[in-house]
Amino acid sequence: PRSSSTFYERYHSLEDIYLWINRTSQDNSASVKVLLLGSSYEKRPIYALKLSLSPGSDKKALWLDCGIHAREWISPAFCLWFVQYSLGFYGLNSEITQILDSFDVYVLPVLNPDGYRYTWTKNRMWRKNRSVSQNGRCVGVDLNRNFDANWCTEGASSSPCSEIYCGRFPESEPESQAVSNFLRTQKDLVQIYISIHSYSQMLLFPYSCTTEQAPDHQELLEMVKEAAQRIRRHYRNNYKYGAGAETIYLAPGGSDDWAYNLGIKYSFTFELQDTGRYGFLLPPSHISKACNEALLAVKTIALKVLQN
Ligand code: ING
Ligand code: ZN
Repeated sequence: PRSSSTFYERYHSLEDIYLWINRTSQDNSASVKVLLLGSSYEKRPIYALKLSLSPGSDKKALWLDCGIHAREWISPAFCLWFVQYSLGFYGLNSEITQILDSFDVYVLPVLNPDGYRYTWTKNRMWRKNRSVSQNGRCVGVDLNRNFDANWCTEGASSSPCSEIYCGRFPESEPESQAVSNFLRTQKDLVQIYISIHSYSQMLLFPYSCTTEQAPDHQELLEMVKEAAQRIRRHYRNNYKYGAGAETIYLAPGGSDDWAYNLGIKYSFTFELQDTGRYGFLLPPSHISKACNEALLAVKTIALKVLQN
């Protein structure tokens, strides 16, 4: 392209992201493994990358997923950014080095491949996956209402045509199953769960599925507060922070609440840029700042966990 933007400062089609996954693992075969976690409703593969930069088996782990919601394009862009930064700055930046010396990092770039592809080909504003409802009249389950956390109570909908349709039962969708099955097998090692969404600039933690406070509310609040403060100082941008239900809205069936209840105490959902000017249509020229902000939040949280 004529512009000077790099690969990571552009959005990429699903096909290009699959190629990127392949190339990244081949070019970094000692430190990056590709895991096939499952396949989507339309039978596309759901891959995660496992970054193991330092020696040691069965290290504790950090999980990062992107692209639960199809139209939130900055989210997969961040997962790619994060992998590139980790591989490029290990041994150069002390914070990422410390993190990668202590954790294996799982990165799932596109949790909802069918929906993501659909936003590139048919409808840029699609949110859900692409599974066809029982009566065949509507398409899509909101994957972030499909996890087993106060499933389908207030804040979700049981009608298949709704944007926040919870599905027929918890984990009815192959995409949410792929994530929960994997995390169930890895829960003793995974200490940090982070799910990336947009937009609204918020750093959220459980619960979103109830207005009750999580047992670890104070500790999680301190972590996102520090992350938001660092973003404000470094990038002069404001992120709200707090428990999901009180900061954004009541939303049962979300992945971070489910992961928290599974026993992953440090469980978060980040809402990246912006606050609504462009919304889901964040211009590519904003990718680098949005990703650097989110990267700083991930670092802050992971380093805090290491201090404990
Ligand atoms: N926001 C999230 C959503 O699924 C959320 C908010 C966070 C819900 C955590 C549940 C748990 O509605 C966006 N933008 O998708
Ligand atoms: Zn979302």
